[in-house]
Amino acid sequence: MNQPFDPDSLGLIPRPFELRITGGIPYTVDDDVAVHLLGDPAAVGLDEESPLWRRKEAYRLTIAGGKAEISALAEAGIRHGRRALTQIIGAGPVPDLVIVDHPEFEWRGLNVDIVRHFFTLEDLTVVLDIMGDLRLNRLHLHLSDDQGWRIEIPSLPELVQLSSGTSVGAGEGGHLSLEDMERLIGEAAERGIVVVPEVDVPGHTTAALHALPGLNPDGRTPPVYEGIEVGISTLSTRAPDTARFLDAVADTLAPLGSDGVHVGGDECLLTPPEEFAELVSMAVRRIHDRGRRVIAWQEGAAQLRSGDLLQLWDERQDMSDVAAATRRGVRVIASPASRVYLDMKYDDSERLGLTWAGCTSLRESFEWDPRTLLVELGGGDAEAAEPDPQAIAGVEACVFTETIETVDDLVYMLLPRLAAAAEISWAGGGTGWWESFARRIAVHAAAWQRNGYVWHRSPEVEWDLHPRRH
Ligand code: TNX
Repeated sequence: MNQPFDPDSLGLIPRPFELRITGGIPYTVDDDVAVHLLGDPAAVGLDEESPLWRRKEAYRLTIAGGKAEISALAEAGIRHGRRALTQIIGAGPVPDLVIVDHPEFEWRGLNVDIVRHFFTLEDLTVVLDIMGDLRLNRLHLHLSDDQGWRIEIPSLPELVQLSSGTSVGAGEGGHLSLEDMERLIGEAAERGIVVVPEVDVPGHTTAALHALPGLNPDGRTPPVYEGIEVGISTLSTRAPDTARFLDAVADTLAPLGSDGVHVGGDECLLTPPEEFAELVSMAVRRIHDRGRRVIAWQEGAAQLRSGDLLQLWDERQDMSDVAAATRRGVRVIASPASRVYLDMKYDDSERLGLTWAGCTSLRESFEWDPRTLLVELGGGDAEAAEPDPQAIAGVEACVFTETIETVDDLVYMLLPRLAAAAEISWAGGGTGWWESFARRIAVHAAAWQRNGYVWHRSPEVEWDLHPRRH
């Protein structure tokens, strides 16, 4: 007999909770799969205690006697099972096997900045396809910043009219109409992905200040900014139209953000602390009043309440507000910049990317654990013996686009590191099995090749773009 079958050669990303090879000689499986919706959590390896969202996403995939079978408790699980099957059979012949699988974290996201450079609906559909394959389920869109305004606000048409035509450098900009947003939300939903809209306040607001004189205390509008500095703008409680602007934004975003609206709150270097607290509270209140939870960058932690989410990105900042917020029942989306800011360069020789959080190789983006992040950063609850595992809602990779202009460049920065973030968010962490991940990603990349994606050939991986053979 030959070598035992190596499960990593299936190219499965993310790594399943449990995988057993039950047969001998690999054969070609067709994708004519039998599907069963069941009611018993034990069938997918879970008990009655497991949270509803996890039960919905769990699945069992069996390949036996030439036939594939997927069982799950809900459509989401069936979808995940199909994706696992597609990955497996795309990589070549398969022996009989059983996979029982479910995610560790509910929030498995990617944040795309469509302000610094604009990306169209078509571009974003490519991103959705990549996310779907990796079983990511939240697309966070950064829709406003100093360099442009990217979403139609019906009651304030000036925002798009005056501030959507710019971007970093001499780019043309662009924006998404409400119809575009609805289409995007529909495309995302087909892939099991929820769109999370962000209008960033009170900083990162030059585009809004440019379009609306009444957002400026002196009524004088600044030009739109086309550089890449941050911390250069702020809303003000003294400006006459601040409340009206926040109302209009909340009216538009709350219906779109079915799982929450992101209000930003980062890098407000020009906003005095009391102003900052007041302005973030104004934004937060308006989202809550419209029945949605709030997501904010960690700087806004003190303004959040139980049920809201804070996004931890900057490992250099003091974590006391974050720790206090988690004690109030605010949960954390882990986006540590040194690991999952996919706009950081892979290494110094790269054309694209920034380096403020360091260069991030594939391996560095993989070998970390969100469950211990808070404690490592000094933001855990010092009195608790163990970090509260419930404090982490999930993981979100981010790609800011100061240096990224085309969809090919965007995909190049995402892949392969987005696969690492996806595996961590699904399996719970990435420490201890790098060799397995590197082997699987090498096989998985054959599908990227077939799709014509341009991805980074990380030197840490022995890329193996030929499907398995008999
Ligand atoms: C930090 S992420 C920012 C962005 C920049 C990004 C570049 C965050 C909350 N703020 O404004 O685009 O770094 O990596």
